[in-house]
Amino acid sequence: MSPKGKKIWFDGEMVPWDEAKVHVLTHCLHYGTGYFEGIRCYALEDGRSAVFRLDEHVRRFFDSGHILGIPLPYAPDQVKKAILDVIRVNGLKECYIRPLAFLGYGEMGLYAPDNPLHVIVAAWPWGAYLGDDGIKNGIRAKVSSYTRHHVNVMMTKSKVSGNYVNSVLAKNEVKKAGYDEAIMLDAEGYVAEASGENIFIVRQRRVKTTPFTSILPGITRESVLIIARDKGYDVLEERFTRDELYTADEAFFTGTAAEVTPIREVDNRKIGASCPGAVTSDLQQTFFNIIKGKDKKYERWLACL
Ligand code: PPE
Repeated sequence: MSPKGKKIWFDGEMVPWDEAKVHVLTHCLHYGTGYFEGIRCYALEDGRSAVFRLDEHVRRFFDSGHILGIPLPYAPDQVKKAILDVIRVNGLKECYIRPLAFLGYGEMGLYAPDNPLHVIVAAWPWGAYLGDDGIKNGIRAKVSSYTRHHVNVMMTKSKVSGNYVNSVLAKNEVKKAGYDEAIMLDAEGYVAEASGENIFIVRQRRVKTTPFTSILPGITRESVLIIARDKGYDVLEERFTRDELYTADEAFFTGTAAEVTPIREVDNRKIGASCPGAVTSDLQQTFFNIIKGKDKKYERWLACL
């Protein structure tokens, strides 16, 4: 279903949803020269709403432009304000927020340094990314035949629009084969991340995630690492192989859209007891408490409207 709201922030103006349009010769449409963010705003138990880790998302948005060499023409505070304004103007209590910067209409051809950079911020309600059953009972994943970007082929620390064709290929491949999500290996054959999530494994209560090589530096990943360390779990950022994933006691994905989603099966092999394990459930529950404003220890992660 296509999302539909009232207004979209477009180059500094609030534009009616149906009028937020671009020309078909927009550079980004042809070459993927854009970068974006994915952020969630949650309804707190006290009735207020809060954006989860707003500063970190805005920082990564700026980093993406910096890596691409096409920086944002705004100050971070202006982008933060645009995000909060979009939520308010659309009357949303809980939503997904999508800031996007993209090279616009001007010169054609790859070298178009003078094309305008447009920035939009849209927001819409978005439920469990991998389904309500998936977030509760776990999903079935498959290792894709498509390799994650080599670190000198694409800039994986930047959320560049063009990077995502790799994810779309992987996702479509495994969905057609009847699985819920695609796991991608790096150019050397180690587990990297999923099409739109980072990945964790647990064995003997030891929590492990892939290091900052070919992955997007996920903000949910970082949050879960902090939560796990605070809870006293042994936490490692270390490369692991596909068979180490198969033999894990537990596995889960993290992402803004996917939040904390248990993995119950990989390549038709059951992971642990094929249901969310104790560590996964503990971390997931803490994450859900935090985003509802029930855990005062992590209040600093919530930017209230
Ligand atoms: N890896 C990739 C490739 C990725 O796209 C995401 C987010 C993550 C890891 C997790 O990062 P973070 O959201 O900061 O924890 N994927 C976004 C796009 C989903 C979409 O289909 O669009 C998201 O979750 O917002």
